[in-house]
Amino acid sequence: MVRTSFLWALVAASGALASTVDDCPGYKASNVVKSDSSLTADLTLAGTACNVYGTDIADLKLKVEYETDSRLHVNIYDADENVYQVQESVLPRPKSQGVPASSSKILFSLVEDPFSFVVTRAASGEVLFNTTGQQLIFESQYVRLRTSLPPNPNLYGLGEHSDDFRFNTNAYQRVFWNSESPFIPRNANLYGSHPNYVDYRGAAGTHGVFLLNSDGMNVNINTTDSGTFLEYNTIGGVLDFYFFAGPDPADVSRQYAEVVGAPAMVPYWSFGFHQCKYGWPSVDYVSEVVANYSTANIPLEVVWGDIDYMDHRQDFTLDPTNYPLDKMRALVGQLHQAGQRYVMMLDPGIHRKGGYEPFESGSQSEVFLKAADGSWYRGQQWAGEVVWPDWLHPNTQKWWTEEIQKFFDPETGLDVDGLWNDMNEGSNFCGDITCDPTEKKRSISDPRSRIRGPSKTVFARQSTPNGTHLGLPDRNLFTPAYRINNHRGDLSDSTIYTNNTNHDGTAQYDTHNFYGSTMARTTRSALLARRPNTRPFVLTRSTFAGTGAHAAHWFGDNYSAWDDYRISIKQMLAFVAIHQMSMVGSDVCGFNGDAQETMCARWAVMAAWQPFYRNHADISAPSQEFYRWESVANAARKAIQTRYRLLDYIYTAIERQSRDGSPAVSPVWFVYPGEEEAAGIQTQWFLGDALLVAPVVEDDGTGVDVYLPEAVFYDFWTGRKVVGEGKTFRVEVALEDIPVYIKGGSVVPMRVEAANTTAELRTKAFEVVIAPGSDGKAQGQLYLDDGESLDVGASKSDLSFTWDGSRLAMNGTFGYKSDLVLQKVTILGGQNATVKEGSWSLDGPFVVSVGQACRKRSVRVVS
Ligand SMILES: *[C@@H]1O[C@H](CO)[C@@H](O)[C@H](O)[C@H]1NC(C)=O
Ligand SMILES: *[C@@H]1O[C@H](CO)[C@@H](O)[C@H](O)[C@H]1NC(C)=O
Ligand SMILES: *[C@@H]1O[C@H](CO)[C@@H](O)[C@H](O)[C@H]1NC(C)=O
Ligand SMILES: *[C@@H]1O[C@H](CO)[C@@H](O)[C@H](O)[C@H]1NC(C)=O
Ligand SMILES: *[C@@H]1O[C@H](CO)[C@@H](O)[C@H](O)[C@H]1NC(C)=O
Ligand SMILES: *[C@@H]1O[C@H](CO)[C@@H](O)[C@H](O)[C@H]1NC(C)=O
Ligand SMILES: *[C@@H]1O[C@H](CO)[C@@H](O)[C@H](O)[C@H]1NC(C)=O
Ligand SMILES: *[C@@H]1O[C@H](CO)[C@@H](O)[C@H](O)[C@H]1NC(C)=O
Ligand SMILES: CC(=O)N[C@H]1CO[C@H](CO)[C@@H](O)[C@@H]1O
Repeated sequence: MVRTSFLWALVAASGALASTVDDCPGYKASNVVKSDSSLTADLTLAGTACNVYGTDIADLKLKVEYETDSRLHVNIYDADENVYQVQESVLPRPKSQGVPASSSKILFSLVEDPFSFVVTRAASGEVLFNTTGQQLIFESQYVRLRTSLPPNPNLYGLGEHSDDFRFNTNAYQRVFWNSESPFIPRNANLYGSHPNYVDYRGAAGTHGVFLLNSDGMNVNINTTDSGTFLEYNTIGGVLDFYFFAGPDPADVSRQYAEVVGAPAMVPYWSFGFHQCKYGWPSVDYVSEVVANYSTANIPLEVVWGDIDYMDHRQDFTLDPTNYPLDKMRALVGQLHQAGQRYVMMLDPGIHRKGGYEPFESGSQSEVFLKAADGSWYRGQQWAGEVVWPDWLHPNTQKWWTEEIQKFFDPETGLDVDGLWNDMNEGSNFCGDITCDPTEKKRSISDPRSRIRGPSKTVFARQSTPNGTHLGLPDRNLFTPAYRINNHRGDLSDSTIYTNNTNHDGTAQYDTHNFYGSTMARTTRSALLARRPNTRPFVLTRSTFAGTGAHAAHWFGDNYSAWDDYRISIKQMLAFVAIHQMSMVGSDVCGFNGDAQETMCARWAVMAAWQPFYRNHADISAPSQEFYRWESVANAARKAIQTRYRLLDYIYTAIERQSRDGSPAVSPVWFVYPGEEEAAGIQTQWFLGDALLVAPVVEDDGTGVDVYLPEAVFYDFWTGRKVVGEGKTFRVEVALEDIPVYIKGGSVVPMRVEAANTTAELRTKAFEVVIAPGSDGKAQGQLYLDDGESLDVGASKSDLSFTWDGSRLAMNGTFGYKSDLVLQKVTILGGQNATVKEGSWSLDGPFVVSVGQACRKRSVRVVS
């Protein structure tokens, strides 16, 4: 008897508790109010709360707006507006233009009971997003929404990851939780969060979906008997969706840029070749690296300082023995003299040490995150025990700017050209919440002295008024019941503890994913305060939606392996074309591990066709500067020369993206949206509109299977015409080479010769290569400015070249005054290319007639 009743009690208890997501009642819409351009409704829990991973929120609101003819905004949030919403200061939202539904390219339709919604393409009725069939769950620590998808969808984005560019749609999961991720693990969350995806449906059009939510999240994509779906599972925040109509892939990119911002324009010099290494032992050694590049006759534009330069790994200090100030100033001076640049690292963790000025001044300004008792919240980073800037505190910008201005003062300090933010996921060597931050972790020992604490005002989370979007009170901020598959473990493992409150009252639990992005933005503003009209250059490891408007990004601590070489292509495609971060690249030749000669040569060549081009390695990795092997040196020399000759072409593409979001790097299907065969191509890309790059991608490969769409192309190196057939063909490729094809219909501007620095390059004359399309015509662009001003005002030239079959017309705007000329015109096609030489000023329009008088040459475009 006793036994029976015990069992019964157990069953009763579990029966009361064991709700599953299937028991959740969903919501019912009421009070639907429609206008021409908007819809609002109340959503009410449609039954008994299931409370599976928190408390069901009974009352929600739905707000739908046709913001432009191509952008639909759908927000589902709690009626009290207590649930966290991403601050406007972090991601300013664009204004709605309030267009009537009748002129929108995509339409919203509401299903009232049970609540769901469908987004369709107006012209065709194609269903783009359909949440019918699975109940919405909106709880205090769990929000779920699912859309069904057509079979075998082509989905991209949801960065940052190291997986296929086009997702596997069987049991695939993307996790959003910014984490230090050595070796860029596969199928895992990495350093950044970009919760937007692009859905490519060939001739039926392409659209985009952005969930503006910074909370931890699992996005599940799976195919079952009832079809394919994509399901959002977040541990907080609201369902703030933007839908982008496309219909061309590049339209989606531009429409997304209208919401998160187009990438910041970067300086001309940043397209030069960069060299870095963690573990360069001294400033003398760095000078040797510079000299050895010069001896090897490999143009080196930018030298980087990793944490080696710091005294005991502390920001804003120099190792007095190995990197003393006088020698460092001399190095930077010499680099500048030679037209080269210097960039240095700053980590977010500030050493908690009495007498250490950045800590003392930061304490005084109260800029650090505070623990529950009002003391500084502490963790472990390179310097040892550290405190963490609260980038949302109103004093932080001023403090950070002053530290940067002091340390990087051109007169007394280090006159850097850019800054590098590492470890800014909030990477914490304190592995979990039992860690004692005063214990020694990976740091070098350092003297500890008396520490002045913060003022005793205890900063605890107040109960905040409704409507402030600060986050619900009384949540489990460490181990919410719904678990995201963070590869580091729990939310707070190896990062800033998620129960910390930011100055504005929000919790790290909700804002963790943009900690790094706000650091990068603060660094950018500091550089701007230092040099108000100079384009800042900031490289950041951690990113969030919209970070491109402030900073460049490298793909983190990869490995010196062919797989990582290939991954760098997929990551570039996703960041540039899908996430609006144009200035990106990998650590060339790999960060961790031993770079093999052949792989490093191939990587040196391949990465010269990516936007950000930097060789970097770990302290434990053998040296891999390009001059270390003859074959790599030869390959790099040729690659850099070609890159520099094309630098203005690249600059033009990057400038265009910074203007309107048109991607500077595109997957093949962006350029040929009709060709669905190209949907899975992730080893070739268009750099700008005209150049299709197809590197060797097999391990130690000697050739590559190139896919060319059905169109006219020209071999970039020989000028020979190649007619694409919508299939692949094999090309053998020498170690120093890389197949590149000019798309028919393009005019490609180049410098007539390369140079050792980009400053010198800027004095060289131009040539254009005309690659006629099947109609015999071609066109292209060239953008010119001073290469460094933030606001160039009217001092810029937008040149366009038009080839009609016999005449090259140049026209445009001519605000940038220079003595640059066009010196050579090469027309491809026919048996041999035609070349006309002359001197045409780029300060005004001109026409070049290219008749029979011109020399016919068997031309090599570039050799
Ligand atoms: C949305 O999905 C549901 C469930 O699969 C389906 O019954 C419905 O027809 C779909 N709506 C549209 C407009 O296709
Ligand atoms: C995906 O769907 C398959 C087929 O229904 C199922 O066996 C599998 O468990 C699902 N995987 C995930 C991660 O949901
Ligand atoms: C520079 O080159 C010299 C001569 O080859 C070599 O001895 C030295 O180790 C190199 N130093 C570095 C830092 O590459
Ligand atoms: C966060 O949690 C830790 C561990 O339980 C605790 O010591 C600390 O006081 C909490 N911090 C805040 C700000 O509540
Ligand atoms: C917020 O509104 C709810 C009811 O809508 C009320 O119960 C609660 O007390 C309010 N909270 C505050 C802090 O005003
Ligand atoms: C770079 O400098 C070297 C040595 O001064 C010179 O030989 C070489 O021609 C220069 N390269 C270019 C591309 O200007
Ligand atoms: C250049 O463009 C302007 C403005 O469109 C036009 O007025 C002018 O005629 C053009 N010049 C040439 C040489 O085509
Ligand atoms: C093309 O160039 C080759 C090699 O220079 C030359 O022999 C041939 O006559 C040229 N053909 C034409 C049509 O100009
Ligand atoms: C964690 C992880 O995925 N590491 C990978 C890094 O790259 C090497 C070489 O490609 C792989 O073997 C590792 O699995």
